[in-house]
This record gives sequence, structure tokens and C-alpha cells, in this order.
Amino acid sequence: MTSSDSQTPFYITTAISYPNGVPHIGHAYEAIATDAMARFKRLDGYDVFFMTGTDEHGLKMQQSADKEGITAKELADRNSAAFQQMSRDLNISHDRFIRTTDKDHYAAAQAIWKRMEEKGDIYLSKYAGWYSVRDEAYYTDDETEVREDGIRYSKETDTEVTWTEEESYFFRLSAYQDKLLALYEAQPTFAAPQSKFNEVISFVKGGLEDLSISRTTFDWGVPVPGNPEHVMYVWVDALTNYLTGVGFPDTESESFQKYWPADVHVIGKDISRFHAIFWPAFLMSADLELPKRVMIHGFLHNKGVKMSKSLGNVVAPKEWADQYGLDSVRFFLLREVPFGGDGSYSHEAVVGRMNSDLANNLGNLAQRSLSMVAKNCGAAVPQPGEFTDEDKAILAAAGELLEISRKAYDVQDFHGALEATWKVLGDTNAYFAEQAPWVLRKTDVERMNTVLYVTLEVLRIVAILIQPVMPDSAAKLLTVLGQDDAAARRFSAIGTPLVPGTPLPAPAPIFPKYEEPAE
Ligand code: ME8
Repeated sequence: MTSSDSQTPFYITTAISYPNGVPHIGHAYEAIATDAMARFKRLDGYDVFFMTGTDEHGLKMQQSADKEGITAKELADRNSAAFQQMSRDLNISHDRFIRTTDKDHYAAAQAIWKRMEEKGDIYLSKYAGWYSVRDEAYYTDDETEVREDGIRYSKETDTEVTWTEEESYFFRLSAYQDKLLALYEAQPTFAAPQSKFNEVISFVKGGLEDLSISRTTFDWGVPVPGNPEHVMYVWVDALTNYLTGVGFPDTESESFQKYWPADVHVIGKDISRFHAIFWPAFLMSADLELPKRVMIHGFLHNKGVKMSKSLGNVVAPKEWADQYGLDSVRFFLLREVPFGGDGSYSHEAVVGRMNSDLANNLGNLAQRSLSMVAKNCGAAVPQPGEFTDEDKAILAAAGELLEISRKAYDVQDFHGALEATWKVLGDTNAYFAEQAPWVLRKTDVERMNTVLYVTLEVLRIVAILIQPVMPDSAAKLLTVLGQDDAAARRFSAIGTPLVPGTPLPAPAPIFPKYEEPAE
């Protein structure tokens, strides 16, 4: 048996983004959070499959392409490349970047369709309603209103709607109301956070109508099996990406057997209904297992104001990473905003986190302790004497961080994990100031060695645990702590304390203060 055979599989996905434009900070936020989760599980010994990608079909793509005078495929190619570049810029560790124009995806989308059809859940009829191109969704009369400008809008999403009639295939969503409610009851963490899950539940309780799942007014999509006049409604095709990535329709394949059902789909709050209602209904109809969890995050707003192209406040993720450093941005996003709620960002908020949490609490502690060790302990991990109660308390608090972080990551509470970690760093800073090893240097060298050892040991544990959030900076910190081996960086190494005498390289500052550029 190879080591990967014995590892527990863990399959995690982001939503797949519409490449009708270039990525913004909201996309970056979702990618970074999901990446942190994937990295955490890898470091914790899981066999992780992490997928992200682009959702390339549908009327919105076709219309954006028409505006530019190019084909939808050309637009998708260009912008999908921009999303792939974002992944590289942000150090996203996905195992596959799926595009819904990939050949294997057409096969998967058609296969799930056929399964739902064989179940008797798909029928041909006619659709008429208010259609929003932006949302790729129909609305009823009640869900729309004519505003001052004389244009009719969807009340919920503020997007323009037009009256559309077409022959359409329907999915018998109405038949799944009770089954969905039973699912929510049996699996109270199927979707989170609870407040957003509650919205889903009350929507389903309000009654479900059958869903129009094909279009005839354009052809940029996956053809409906047996009736190529129709293309699949983009959401049928899009949601199926999660199956394609692990080998569907070959349900006997090694990857499907191993990774399906997905452990977590990470998505934003605007698409919770698609993931927590339509998706499990499609899967039930197709006799496939359901994902274990849909984690719904909030939206990021620029200084509390909604991002939009017309306001000119859309932030390009790469610009941010260039300005502050990638790991500072990754840290900021996950530390600042409790995952599941909405968040706001501003230059001041990022700089605040960089300077206080990173440069002061972590960087300074590392720099001060490591330079003392370099000067006074022969550039090697010092030999501690007997531990006092203070030493033991600090070491115990750091030792508990692994379990605390596991519990937090299991519910995607990145903010909670980081908060607990920084609490220990705060306490360690206080300990360091109180113990004053620079004074002990002249009065009690053995005690100085012990204090420095304890401090380095806390830093080692913290460095291991923050790798998912700040992979590069944590790696640098582990290097200056003499922890270069991959094995020493896994979570399984947390319980093995620093070995006195381990040689340490010259310390280098890792978390610089942010300096405002000169005018
Ligand atoms: O919805 N803050 O694609 P998308 C945080 N193709 N997250 C945000 C955000 C913001 N300001 N804006 C968008 C789609 N997102 C579909 C998904 S999945 C089978 C198909 C999130 O490009 C959004 O909630 O509009 C979604 O999870 C992701 O970014 C992609 O959004």
C-alpha cells in the first residue's frame, strides 16, 4: 500500500467563475479561502483534490462576446486565461482548473441529463417569463417591478428583465421539495452558515416550481442529448463541473470512487439556492451521492460600498498582491472577515493588519528572539533548563492550537483559527517582555536559554499552522527556525518539540512594516 492509499480523501471546490470579465477581489477571496482549506487538509495528512475553474457557457457570455465582436469561445479563452493567471498570482494550489468547454465536461453534463431523464424528471413544455440575462434566471411577475426609468427589474437582484417565451425542457423540481426538506433535517450542516441555510430552508418550504433547464434562443452551451435544437440551461451544465472533475460519468473510476461525494463546495451568498436546492435535487434524481457541505461566504465590499465597474472601485487581485505582498493580502482577507459574513476592505484596514498582527506581533517576536539566539546561543536552538509554570502555560497554549485550528477549519472558520493563534502570539509577546531575556543574558544564562527556547517553540508551532494562509512567509519562518524538511512542516510534527542544538541560519526579517510610498 502506498502512503496515499491510506490517506482519507478530501474533495473541495470553489464556484467556477464566469469569464465574461476579468477576476476581481471577490473571486480572489473565494479562491484564497478554499486554498487555505485545501492546504490545511493536505498538511493534516489528507489526500486532497481541490478544483476551481471557469463557467463558460450561457447567454451572458454570448452577449458579452457579441458586444466585443468576438465569438463566445474567444472571450472564454481570453478571460479563462486571466482567471488561471489569478490562480498563479495568488499561489492557489488547485489540482485541476476545469473549464466547462473541456471535452470531458460535455460528456459529464450529457450523462447527468440522461440519468435525470431516465428517472422521468425531465419533460418538454413551454416557458414564458421575465428573464434576466445577468442572473441567467426567470422571474415571475411578482418578483419584478417597473422602475422610474420605465425598465422592468428583478426586485431581488436589481437586474433588467425581458419577457421571453420558448420551448423548454423542465426538471421536476417540485417533486423534490419533501426530499430536500428531509435532507436538511437529516444533515443540519449541509449548508452553512446557519442564517444563510435558514433562508434556503424557508425558500423550499414556500414551495418549489419545476425548473426550465434548456434554451433554444442561442446555441452557446452543451447540446441536449437527442435534441440539439436545445442547449442546456447554463446552471445544469455548470453545477455538473463538480462531477466532471473527479471522472464522472465513469462512476467506477478510481478518482470518482475516491473523491465523490465532495466534502465542501465553497460559494458566495448569491448562488446559495443553486447549490443547496437545485444541485442536491439533480443529484438525487441522478442517483448520485450528495456533497457533504455547502459553505456560503459573504461578499466583500470596497470600504463598505458594493464593487461595480461603473463606480470604478473594482480591485484587481494582482494589484493588491503587488502593493502589500501576497501573503499579507491572504492573511488580511481571512483574518479580517468572519467567513460567512460580508466584509469590507480598505487600504487602512490592510495596513493595520500588516503592521500590528504581522510586523509587530509575529515578525518582531521572531526577529528579536532569533537575533538573540544568533548572538548568544551559538546560532543553534538553545538547551532549555527546567520549565517554570509560565513556560509550561505558554507551551500548552501553543500545543492546543492544532486542535483549535482543526475544529475551526472543519467549519471554515478561518478567522477563528487565526484569532486563536494571534491570542497565543500576544501572550507570548507579553511573556517575552516580562521574562526579559536581554536582562537574563547578564544575570542567568540558563534561564535566558529557556525563555528563548520556549519562544522559538511557540514560533515553530505557529509557523506550521499558518502555512495554509501564508505559504511563502510561513516557509521562510520555518527555514529560519531550522525546519526545512517537509516532514517537519506537517501537522504531525507539531507534537515533536525543537531539538536543542539544531543549527539555525542567520535570521532575516519576514514581515516588514508597510511604508507609504513617497509622494
Ligand atoms: O456565480 N465578494 O460566477 P461568478 C465575494 N458562474 N464573493 C464574490 C463577489 C464579491 N464581491 N462577487 C462574486 C458564478 N463572488 C457562477 C458560479 S458554480 C457551479 C457557478 C463569488 O463569476 C460568487 O458568489 O459571478 C461566486 O461564488 C464566485 O465569486 C464566482 O462568481
